Amino acid sequence: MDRRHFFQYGGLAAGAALVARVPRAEAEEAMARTSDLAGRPPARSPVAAPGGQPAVLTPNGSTLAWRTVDGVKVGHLIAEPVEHEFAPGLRAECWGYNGSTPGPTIEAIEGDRLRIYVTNRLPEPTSVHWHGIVLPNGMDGVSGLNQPPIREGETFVYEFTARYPGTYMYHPHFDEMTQIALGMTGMLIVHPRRPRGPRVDRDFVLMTHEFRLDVGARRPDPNEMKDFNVLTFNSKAFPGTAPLVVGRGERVRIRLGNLSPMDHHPIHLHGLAFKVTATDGGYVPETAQVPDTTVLVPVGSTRVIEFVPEEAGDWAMHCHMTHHVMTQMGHGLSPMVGAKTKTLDQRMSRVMPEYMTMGTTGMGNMAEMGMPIPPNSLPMRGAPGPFSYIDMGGMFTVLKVRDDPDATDPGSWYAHPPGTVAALADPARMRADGVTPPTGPAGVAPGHNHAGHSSHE
Ligand SMILES: [Cu+2]
Repeated sequence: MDRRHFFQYGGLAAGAALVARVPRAEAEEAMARTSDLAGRPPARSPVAAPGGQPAVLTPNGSTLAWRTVDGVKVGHLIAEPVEHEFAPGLRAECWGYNGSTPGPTIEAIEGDRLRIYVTNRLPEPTSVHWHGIVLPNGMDGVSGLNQPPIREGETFVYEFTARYPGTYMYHPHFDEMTQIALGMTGMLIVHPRRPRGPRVDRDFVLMTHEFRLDVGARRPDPNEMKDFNVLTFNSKAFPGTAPLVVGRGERVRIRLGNLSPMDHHPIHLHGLAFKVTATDGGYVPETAQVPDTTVLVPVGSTRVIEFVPEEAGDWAMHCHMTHHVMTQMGHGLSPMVGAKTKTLDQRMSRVMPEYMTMGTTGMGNMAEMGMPIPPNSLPMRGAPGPFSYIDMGGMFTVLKVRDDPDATDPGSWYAHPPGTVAALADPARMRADGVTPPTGPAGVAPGHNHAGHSSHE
């Protein structure tokens, strides 16, 4: 380990020292469950696989710790209820693995023999299916078909060889509807023994998911079929999502998974184009890699994208379904844009002086009005940004491209060079460019008297 790596992972060593002070059995249990990075993954991944391949980073998450016994990698997943925070101010009792939703990312190398114990601490049976992995039929985890269910309190053991490199997932295959809806998902990464394609500098894992959590409810509703109101990356809704900090000119890989109950997610990145290099079915040949800026990640699939950002900045990364960048209170409202409510407002003010009709000019400003909201709920969306309120929520995060990514505080905003930010137009410049904004009411352009276009007066 060189000096640079020593300092980078000093935080890890300190964490290990803390663990050593708790009783040995407890410490072993903690280590077996998850390599906890105290919620703060290292800025740069340690090398995890041959050929200098970096370890995967799970923003807002962790990686499963292995214990090697006679050449076999031994891990332990504990299926259990977890107290989860989707974003500051929004908590729920979910189900997950090893204290989190999604469960810890499982990371292996092609050819590894894996032995994974699964302890069930749920109030009903469960099982684990290793989605996309080619393995003996009896290890596939479909309860009833491939194995008996893991009953409450029991520990089962799965053992298989990670035969093919790729980006896979794991999830229950007993009462999937309930267990996945409550958060039981995880990613399973198998690095190739020989790197495929250009070496990447950073390698991220993002599981997309969706929950129905009614305002004031303690648990997500597993019976919801359509109207999900908490949309997440790694079970976090913006502004709870940790930004992805990368270097300008670096090669970046993001492994997207989708175990949402019902929705596919078109994931869009701003400021760059990427290529889909792999799915949970294998690698995409280079000649078939189509450049794109949005990748549809269907339910029950993974999509791996790679790119080299050339512009520094804070770039939005989000699901492009507009209702998937909303949270909770944006749902179920009547359409109000353009409604004439003056008379209604006057009448209402007689009985409710504080009454105000909202949404008649759009909903962008409603996010930051600071209205009182019920306990354990989020406003529709949003968080303060460097210029003004960011009226996005749900499945939204920020790709922070920097020249010095390892020295960058993930919470910091990009410092734009002077003259590179859209701003109020200068009247002299507008005159010189021959730009004259229309005056008068919007929607009735002067000089455009189309036949049949009746006046709205
Ligand atoms: Cu979506």
